[in-house]
Amino acid sequence: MFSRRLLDTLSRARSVVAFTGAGISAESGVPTFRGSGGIWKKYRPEELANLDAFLRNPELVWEWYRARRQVMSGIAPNAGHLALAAMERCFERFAVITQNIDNLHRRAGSRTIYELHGNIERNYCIGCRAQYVSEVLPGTEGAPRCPACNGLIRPDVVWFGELLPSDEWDASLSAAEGSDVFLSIGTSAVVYPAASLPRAARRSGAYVVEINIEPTDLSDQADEVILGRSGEVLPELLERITTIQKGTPA
Ligand code: BJW
Ligand code: ZN
Repeated sequence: MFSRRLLDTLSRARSVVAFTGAGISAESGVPTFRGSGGIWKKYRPEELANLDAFLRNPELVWEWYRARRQVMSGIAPNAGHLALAAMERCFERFAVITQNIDNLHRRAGSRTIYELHGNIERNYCIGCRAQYVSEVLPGTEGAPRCPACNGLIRPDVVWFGELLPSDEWDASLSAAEGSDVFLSIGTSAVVYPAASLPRAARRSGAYVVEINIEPTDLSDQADEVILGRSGEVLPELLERITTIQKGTPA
């Protein structure tokens, strides 16, 4: 499943990046946005994940996020998340750059995590910017309002047309450009600027590997494409890495 070149490169690698998208959480039961098995088809992300949609119909956008939060609270990290958490201990530098808002990398034990599109557990008031964790939000229906200023509270996630958090972005770009191996896992790689990271890594000389159940817009530009489920491919890759590092033949 893994090329000799990938295993050799990993055996010398000092810095590895895992760039993840919705596909890594699919095997935990979180629906993806696009691709086969993407079940948010009732709502296209472009329709709901933007500020205009929120201001026009905050109740509907909140209904979507409440439904997703409910899904996300009832699930656990899968073998793919756990393998990445274990891989962090195998390299001098290892970062998870995720587009996901579901907290599953943290819950799996990864420590260096850059969340490019926010986190579903956090919210803030669009009037006074006060922060609210999801547990304390009032009500189970409608759009919650800020007790301090009566402004609308929104999820602390990045919608279309919004800038990514600059600290997370800067750290991600520098990790991508400094990586020896860049793993692009379970993402359709169509949403920018996140999707520019594998391309930037490759330009800087990283060996770029895509792990996905189907080809994507990135496949032609990757050094290696592994077609398979991340919950199966990543534990196998971890196994090969630990074998190599123990000094036994891969
Ligand atoms: C498996 C699997 C298994 C399944 N194992 N694999 C034209 C060109 C370039 C850019 C633009 C453009 N027009 C507009 C833009 C900008 C826009 C953009 O990129 N749009 C594109 C869609 C064209 N980007 C933005 O607006 C960004 N901001 C920005 O650019 O700021 C500058 C700016 C400022 C002012 C004005 C204009 C620009 C912000 C983007 C924010 C994206 N937000 C969302 C919602 C986050 C919150 C939430 O979750 O609710 O982020 S949208 C949604 O897409 C979410 C995801 O993080 C993101 C990426 O999706 P992802 O993770 O790749 O999931 P899928 O479903 O697409 O793919 C899953 C994959 O898994 C599939 O390939 C499956 O095959 C695979 N899979 N099971 C392995 N078991
Ligand atoms: Zn407020």
